[in-house]
Amino acid sequence: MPEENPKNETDNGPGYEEELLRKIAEHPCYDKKAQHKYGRIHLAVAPKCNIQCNFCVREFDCVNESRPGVTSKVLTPQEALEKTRQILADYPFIKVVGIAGPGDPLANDETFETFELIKKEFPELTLCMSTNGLLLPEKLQDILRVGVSTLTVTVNAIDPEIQAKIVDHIVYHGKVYRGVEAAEIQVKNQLEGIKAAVDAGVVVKVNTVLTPGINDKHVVEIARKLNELGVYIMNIMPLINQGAFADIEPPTAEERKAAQEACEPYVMQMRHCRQCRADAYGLLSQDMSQMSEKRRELIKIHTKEDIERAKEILEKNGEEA
Ligand code: CLF
Ligand code: SF4
Repeated sequence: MPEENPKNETDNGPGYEEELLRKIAEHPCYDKKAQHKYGRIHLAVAPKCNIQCNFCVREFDCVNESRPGVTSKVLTPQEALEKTRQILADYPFIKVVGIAGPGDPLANDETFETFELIKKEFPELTLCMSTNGLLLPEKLQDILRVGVSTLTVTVNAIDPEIQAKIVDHIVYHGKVYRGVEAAEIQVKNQLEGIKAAVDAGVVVKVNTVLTPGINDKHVVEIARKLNELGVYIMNIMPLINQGAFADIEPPTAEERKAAQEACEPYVMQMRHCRQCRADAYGLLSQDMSQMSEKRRELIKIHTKEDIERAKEILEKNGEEA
């Protein structure tokens, strides 16, 4: 398939096909200009996780993509489809459907069932997923089959010695691995999986949780590797200390900024992440899952009025609305 799937580039993707460029331009996480115009809906259909990160308290949403200390209500694929229907009818500025937990999407078959249902009914939407990458090589064909075009992989270290300090254990093909052995498997799968996804034309973002004293001196090495792999954008997120890392001081805003600046020459940096919930929806800056009914109504009315106005103008100009 390589001739159908252009080589990835790290400079806003001039190698991408038109359809993919449109999806990037309408993706609030991948294009900072899109964040004020377009929204995303997260479907919390994936409760299980196959690893244990040291900063994760498993009753809550996956911290590699979400805000720690938050629990999302898990939906079935059918419930997720219905929720998408309702929300899109009221808020058509939502262009991206993401699955980001509350656990690891690849460790839950419901992720693929949900994407299949969504793709069938809303083929124009961008399907987005966030994973810890352990199962990426073996699940990539499923990811492509259901039509995911933007994929986030959390890479907190590419050196297994460092990764071993971040993840307590992994469960891989029914067996528990710990320490450097676990880290070697995960890092290998993440990097192989990212390479294969990029080669298959998926636009890959990498999240890195900046953890002082653990991976803060290592992030540039990660960024260099991401450049080699053709990753589109990197999102350096601050550690929020909990679980086994409760005593680690999170990075300051300046430390995070310095890390982003040091990585920027190698891979574009995302600086507008909101560490949203696994059930967030709306604009990144306005999570409507947390709004009062009244505020949601106001946005709904506003959106509908805008659409009516746009229709009127088009009709006046003699065009099809
Ligand atoms: Fe969701 Fe993530 Fe897709 Fe965006 S979020 S799966 S890429 S649609 Fe975005 Fe939220 Fe930050 Fe994630 S602001 S936590 S980066
Ligand atoms: Fe928690 Fe996410 Fe790590 Fe799984 S991958 S342990 S859900 S932070």
